[in-house]
Parts: sequence; C-alpha cells; structure tokens
Amino acid sequence: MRKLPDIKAKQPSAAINAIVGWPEKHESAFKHVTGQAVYIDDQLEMSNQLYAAVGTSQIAHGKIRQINLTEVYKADGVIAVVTANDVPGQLDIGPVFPGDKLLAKDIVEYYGQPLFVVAACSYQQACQAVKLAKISYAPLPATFEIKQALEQKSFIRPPHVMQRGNAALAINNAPHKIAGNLTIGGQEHFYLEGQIANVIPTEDAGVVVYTSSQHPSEIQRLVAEVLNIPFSLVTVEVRRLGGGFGGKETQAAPWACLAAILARITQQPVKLRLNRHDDMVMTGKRHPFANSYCVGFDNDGRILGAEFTLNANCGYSPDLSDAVVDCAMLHVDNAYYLDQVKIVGNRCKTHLASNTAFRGFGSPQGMLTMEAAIDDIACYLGKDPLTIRKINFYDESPQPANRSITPYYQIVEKNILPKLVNNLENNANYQQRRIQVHEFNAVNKVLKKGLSLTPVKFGISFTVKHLNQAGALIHIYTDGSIHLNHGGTEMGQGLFTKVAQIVAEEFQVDRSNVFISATRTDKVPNTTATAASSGTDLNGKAAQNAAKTIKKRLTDFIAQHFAVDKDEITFIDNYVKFGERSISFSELIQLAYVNRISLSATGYYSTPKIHYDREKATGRPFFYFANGAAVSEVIVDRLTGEYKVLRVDILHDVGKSINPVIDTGQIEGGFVQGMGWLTTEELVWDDQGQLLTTGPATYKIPTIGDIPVDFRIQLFSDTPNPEHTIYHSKAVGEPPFMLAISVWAAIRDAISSISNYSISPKLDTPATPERVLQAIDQVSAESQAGV
Ligand code: MTE
Ligand code: LUZ
Ligand code: MOS
Repeated sequence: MRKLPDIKAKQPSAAINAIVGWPEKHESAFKHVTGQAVYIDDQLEMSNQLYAAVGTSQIAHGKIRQINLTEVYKADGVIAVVTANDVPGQLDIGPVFPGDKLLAKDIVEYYGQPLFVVAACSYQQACQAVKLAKISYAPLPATFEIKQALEQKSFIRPPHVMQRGNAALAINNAPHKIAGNLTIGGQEHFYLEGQIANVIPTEDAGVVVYTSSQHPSEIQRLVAEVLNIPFSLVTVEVRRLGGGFGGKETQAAPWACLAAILARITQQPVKLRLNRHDDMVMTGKRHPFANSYCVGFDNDGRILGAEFTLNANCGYSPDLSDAVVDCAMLHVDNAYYLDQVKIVGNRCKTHLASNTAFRGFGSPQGMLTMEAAIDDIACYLGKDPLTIRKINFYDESPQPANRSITPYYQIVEKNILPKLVNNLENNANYQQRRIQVHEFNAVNKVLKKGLSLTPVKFGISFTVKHLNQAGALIHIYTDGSIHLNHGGTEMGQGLFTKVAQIVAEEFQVDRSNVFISATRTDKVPNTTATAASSGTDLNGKAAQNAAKTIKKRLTDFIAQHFAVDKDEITFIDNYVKFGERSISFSELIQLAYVNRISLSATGYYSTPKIHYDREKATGRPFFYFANGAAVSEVIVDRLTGEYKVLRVDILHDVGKSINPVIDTGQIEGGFVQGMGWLTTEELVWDDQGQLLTTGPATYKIPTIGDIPVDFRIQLFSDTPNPEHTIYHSKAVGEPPFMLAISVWAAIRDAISSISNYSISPKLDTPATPERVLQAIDQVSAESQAGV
C-alpha cells in the first residue's frame, strides 16, 4: 500500500500537450516506420502452431462432381483437412442476408471460391498439400459482365428505385437534354497486410481469435455460429490492421472461421494467412458499375430533370451489395439539387468474387456519373464546367424555394460548399489558370493541359440505423495511468490517437498518460464495424462519456472529501484544483481508491436525429454532410495518351479538427487512392472469369512518382460542425477519396481541348493511357468529321 498523498498548495505548472486539436503524430508512427508495430503474423507463436492453406475452385461456375482429397490427407505435415461437410455449425456466413458460403458445397460460383482448408505443421506444407486435391466439376454457363446479367435479369438482391416528381416529363419539357453512359472499373483494396487470422483453442470448446478485421463483433458472431457455440465462448482481439479500406469489413471473416474450425478439430493454434495472389483472387473488390444518365436542362445549365440507372457488378453473393448500391443511389446527386429525379439501382449477380465495401461504399461510382453529366452539359452549352456546377449547388441555407432537398427528402442544412468552392477557386487561381490552360492548348499541338474543380458532399452515418452506436471502457489504475478501450479498430487512419486525445482532454492529463489497448469483444461488446468514416464520431463520443462518468465520481468525491463546492473543482494540467488547493491527478486517483471510489466505467453513444424509410426512400439517413473540393491540373500527351498530374489544390472541411496532421494524412491518402482507382488500377479477368491481375506487377497502385508534383492541401478553417459531434469535428476517412474525380475530369477537359471544347469525350475508368488515347482518337476523328 502506498503512502497517502499530501495535499499540495502548489499550483500546477506542466502544460498539457497533445490534447484535442493538437497535431499529434499517429500513436504507432514510430513503430510503423521502425517495424516494431506487431501485426498478427509478427506475434509470437506457440510451439504447437499450425498453418492453414485454402483449396479453391478452378472454374467460375459449375456443379461439384467430386472432391478427392486422398493425396492431400497423405501429404507431409498435414494434420487436418476440412470441407463444407465438416463444418460443425452454420455454413452460411452472410453478414446481412444469407448467401455467402464459408466453403462451397455442391456448386461453385467463382474462380477462387474456397472449397476446403488444410492445417499442416508448416505454411509450405499446407500450401503443397492443397495442390494435391483432385476435383471434378460439371461446368455451367457463367456470367461476368453487367450487360449480360441485366439481360438475364440475374440480380443478387432486388432492384430499388428512388424518385421525386416526374423526371421523364421534366427532361422532355426541358430546352436541352443529354444522355450518356459510363463504365466504371472496380478496385483492389491492396491493404499492405493481407487477410489473416490466428485462432487459439481455449477451455469449454471456446476460442480466442486474433484477426485483421474492421468488425471484431461480426467475427465473434460468425465464428460462434460456424462452431455452433455461444458467442460468449468466442473472444476476438484486433490490435491493428495493416490497412482495411473496407476490404476487411466483412471479408476478414471467412479466414477467421476456417482457422477456428481447424483449431477446434486439432486443439492446436491455427494461423491462416493469404498470400497476395490468393488474397486478390479470393476476396471481393470495389464494385464495377455500368451506369447511364439522362439530364434535361435550361440555357444556363440548370438541371430540370435527371434520370440515373446504376448497375453494379456484385459478384456471386449478397455480402454488403444492397447497402453499397443504396449508398451509390444516395450520392448520385453529389452536391447538386435535382428537382425531378429518378434513380434506379440494380445489383447484378455475376460469377466473380463477391464485391464488397471500399472507401466511399458505392458513392464514388454514383458521384462520378453525376460529374460526367455536369461536364457534358458545360461542353454542350460552351460554358466553363465550374459555372454549371455552381448554378446547380444546393442552396446555402434552406430557402422557401427549397433547392435544399435531396432526392431522399433530407434537407441540406447550412451548406458550406458554395463558400468553400469560392474560397478554393480564389486560392487556387482557378480563373487565371483556366485562361493559361486555353493559351497553352492553343499553341501546343502534342501536349494538352486540362483543369477541373470538383466538389464532394458525403453523407455521414450508416444508412442502417442500428449500426450507429458505439461503446467504450476506461479503467484508471492506482498509479493514475488510464487504460482506454473502445469498439473501433485501428487500421492506420489514426482513430486510436484521436480517441486517446479526447480522453486526455476530458481528464486534462498528458496524452502519454492514456494507454491505448487492442479492440476486444470481451471488453466492449456488440460493436459496429469501423466503417462509414464514423469511427471517431461514434467511439470518440462513447469514450468521452466513459471518461465523464469517472470524472463525475471523482468530482463528487472531492466535493465530499474536502468539503468544497463542486463548481470550484477543475481538472487542469495533470492536477485537480479546488479553491486554493490542488492535488495531482495520480494522487487523486490513489486517494479515491482508498476511499473506495470505482475507477472503471463504460461509455456509450448512439447518433441522434437519424431515420430512414428505405421503401419510401425518405428520411434523414445522414446526421450531417462532409464537404470538400479539389482543383486538378493535368497534362496529356496527345500521341501516347500518357499524362501527369501537375498540381492539385484541395480545400477540405473536417469541422473543428481533433488532429490536423492525421486529418491531412487522410486527405492525402484518400485523394491518392481515389486517383489510383480512376487512372492506373485496372482489374483484368480472362474469359473464364480468372483474375489475371494478381499482384503489384500487373495491378498498378499509385507510387511516390504518381503523387501530384505540386500538392496543396488546406483544411477549411473555422467551420465547427453545426451538429453536436465530438468537439464539433467532422468525419474524414472516406470523403477525400472522391476529390480525385477532379483528376479524371481534368483529363477529359484536356482531351476535349482537341475539339476546341466542342466534344465531351467518352472516358471510362480507369482512364489508363490506352483509354485516354482511344478517347483522343475518337474526339479527333469526330471533330475532323465535324460531328
Ligand atoms: N486510412 C488508412 N490509413 N487505412 C485504412 O484502411 N480506411 C478508410 C479510412 N481511412 C483506411 C483509412 C475507410 S474505408 C474508412 S471507412 C475509414 O478510414 C474508417 O475509419 P474512421 O471511421 O475511423 O475514419
Ligand atoms: N454504410 C452503411 C457504410 O450504411 N453500411 C455499411 O456497412 C458501410 N460500410 C462502409 C461504408 N459505409
Ligand atoms: Mo470504409 S468502406 O466504410 O470501411
């Protein structure tokens, strides 16, 4: 037992650093760069560790005639082999709707679908054994393309329509109309750490699961269902992910479930890690879309009616596709008021891996379609696209005229975009550079420059209402150190840093006195995936609430113990002051402990105000909107289709920033990842549905050389979130991804210059140099023919 503290008269001196608003570095920054951050494959292994490998379908669609695993069983080091028939509990691991099979049974539906799994004494032995399987199939016709699926009416979930007024009539009555279509490519997540899980069997048929998942509670549920045991016997731990980007929201689960079954059978720890090739082949990606649009507009370019059909390639199973396509539909308006509007969303079933969440969750594919239409209108009317964008913006504040209502009847309140865009237009010298670009293009035959400013309005909240909740747990130990836990997962985005800052701020102690701990289902239960950019909004508030509970107990205790008024008590600079006296935080904790005050508390938060009726497509699905805008300038080689991004100016709104360097990092990373999606990252399948781009040699993500030469990012200052979010901040994880649309639009602008801006080029994505060259050829031919 320690000596009881003396009550000091001394005033606190040490200044608190790194609390809310402080540009503190990522909690693991040093560990990331030095290689000391422990990922699952770095964890110490047990002496009886086993390693798993997955056997997969080698055709895209067919009946399974026979799975002969005799040679697999006999192979060196093999301890156990599991097929669909050996799954002790449920075989279906669909996250929302049934349809995602842990292992194929009777039928295979994509090339690379897991059929069986092997545990062996080494990773190499497991991989070798898998190759010895003899599987025969009766092939069935396979569908890979959206067009084909639409013709066959092959949908994984029913189509959904959102509409207001009579769009067709409004388009028909409009002075002008334009129709177009756009094919949008998918995207591999390319998290640096691949999918992995390590499962350790415990007493009473339970398991401890280490997984690289954005959704520990869902892993807990699915492992329990697959093993047929109560959820309480499954504990899931996630310290950090080496990137998730949505790819580990649902699709980290199969590997944890398979390892769990093997661990159950062998009663040994089993680790399942996919190598890059297998990861790319077996897991789903961003949904490719084939969209069409039709807009009617007046002489100024004001949109009077709009129709959109959004067709997503969902792959073989439902996974999250219903919500992903909803999210595309909810964002097709982007920043623009659409008076008479009809939006159709189709979820096409194909024989490919099941496509899943990816930063933006379908909304980038919706927004891109709208921005294509806007640029087409500008070209048609011979106006600057920025003029058309501005004229169609939602009003700054709801007016009686009501150009503030989204197609789903949520009112856009306090719209800061018009002001933000004006600001960026001036800071980035848009108008002057527009003239310079024209001058440059007039005298350069081979090199053509393009410029574009595009905005982003992104709704924050899970559209499924009950997901908008979070929990936290705080313990203060008797040395005064604070142990922090919450339901969010750290995937590099800086969530743990921000939540620790929030807790340090609440207690007014040094940030270094708040100790971050791994996310665990036995500490904070029933959590939501860390997704939809709401990690900090939800878990930050929950942790703050836990801290407030303890702080209130401490305040009550001081008031009673020292006979002072509660109003006199302040937590400041690692001390608590009351009247003329003060006590250090750690001394207070000691004192509270011996006076039997509980120093542990849970906290909880649920987002207010939101509701959504999906059938009627009306409500307030989003608590608020996040905004930003970007100006991109590109230079395109007319002869080769190659291009370079010369300069990017971003102005992004994060409300009152909890951590400006982490927020800036998210904006940089999101933008560059978006640029990769729209430019260099191309997924290629052969005509049998086998993915050919299975690694960095054939699938090109952006590298340091692709970063814009001149990259200027600013946070829109003095814009606290009008809603009561945590410290009036705004979510930042996904919105900046869509700022990259400006790069694609700038490339189109450069190509259009060849026709003296009379033709709006068709440019599907990714806009690889090949596609850019095709567009150049097409625009040249059409403009020579005088089309
Ligand atoms: N940043 C890093 N470094 N790694 C990631 O995996 N995922 C993105 C974004 N930023 C991701 C990231 C996605 S898809 C989401 S939804 C958010 O982070 C999730 O975290 P948040 O809600 O805490 O912002
Ligand atoms: N939105 C949503 C999301 O409503 N549900 C989700 O699961 C989700 N995941 C990622 C991003 N947005
Ligand atoms: Mo992010 S796509 O919401 O995981």
